[in-house]
Amino acid sequence: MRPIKGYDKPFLSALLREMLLIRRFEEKAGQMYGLKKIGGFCHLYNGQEAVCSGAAAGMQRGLDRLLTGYRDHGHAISLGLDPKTLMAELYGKATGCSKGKGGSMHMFDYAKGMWGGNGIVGGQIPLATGSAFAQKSQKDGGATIVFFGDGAIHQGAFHEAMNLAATWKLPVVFVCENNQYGMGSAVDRVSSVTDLYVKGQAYNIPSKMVDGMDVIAVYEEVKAAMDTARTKFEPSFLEIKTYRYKGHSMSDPAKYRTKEETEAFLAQDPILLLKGRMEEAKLLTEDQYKDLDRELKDLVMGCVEFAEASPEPGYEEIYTDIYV
Ligand SMILES: Cc1ncc(C[n+]2csc(CCOP(=O)(O)OP(=O)(O)O)c2C)c(N)n1
Ligand SMILES: [Mg+2]
Repeated sequence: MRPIKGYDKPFLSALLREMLLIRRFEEKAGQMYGLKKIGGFCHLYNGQEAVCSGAAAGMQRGLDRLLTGYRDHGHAISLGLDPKTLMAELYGKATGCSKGKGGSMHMFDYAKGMWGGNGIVGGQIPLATGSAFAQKSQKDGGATIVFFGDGAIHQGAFHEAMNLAATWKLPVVFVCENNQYGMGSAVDRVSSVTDLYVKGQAYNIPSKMVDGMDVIAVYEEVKAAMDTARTKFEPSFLEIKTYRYKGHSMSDPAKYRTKEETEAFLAQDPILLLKGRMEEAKLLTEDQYKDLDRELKDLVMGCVEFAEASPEPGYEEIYTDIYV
């Protein structure tokens, strides 16, 4: 665990609030999916909150860009997209951040640096590398960060993109969110190495393993990597070790792992860890945490009400925002 000493209360409180908001948002999304209010695919982020929250805190807003896969609700919240527009997107409503035409896997807001979720495993890795190439050519001063899973790392596109990023010195940070599983395959069943960060060394890219349950560790490592990308045009690779509490998607009961394993990770829950450390440092009381939790549950309920009251996209929207 990295010390929280040196970080002020507003910074830590904002991280705690954001992680708890993501958790409550995901719980509500799961519930509404179960009630068949939400259709299509839906991949929840419970357990991984410290990764997107710590990372987004280390980005320069207005300059940097983020791309990720289909498990993208948390990243969107961390970049400041209005959770109402995210819930509306899940509902397929016109008020959604992608006008109700993207759904769970395609949260997007160019102005906020959210360059999208992607349904194709690993597809975002070359896209992000192209984005970094554009940023370097256009001298816009920013860098791109891309998130992908331990399953995606076996796609050829990962290796091709890493090689280009190193050769062309692109301002990109590659983040593997190693949540230990692909859809249902444990990482040690499908990977010749289980410490995935070593793969960056093959491309001469500085690579590190980071504790994804410690939001401060994620913040510090991502900030350093993004600053290096922005100022020196040097790519980095971070393997952030985390854990997915829920199944891969809504149709997966996650029977391939033991109760003991899940419980061991629940014991180092990223939200409760930060809460405990803030309490120890006398920056938070149990009552304040309960108030925050109540406030966020209400906020998320407000998102559901907003989504339900919103209109469906009109038929005239069928041919808008498409390539062909
Ligand atoms: C190219 C491609 N192949 C297969 C799939 C089906 N698929 C969706 S998610 C997934 C597992 C990916 O696991 P990981 O990269 O670890 O991400 P996580 O779901 O754990 O966040 C697979 C195989 C897909 N969407 N795209
Ligand atoms: Mg995974």
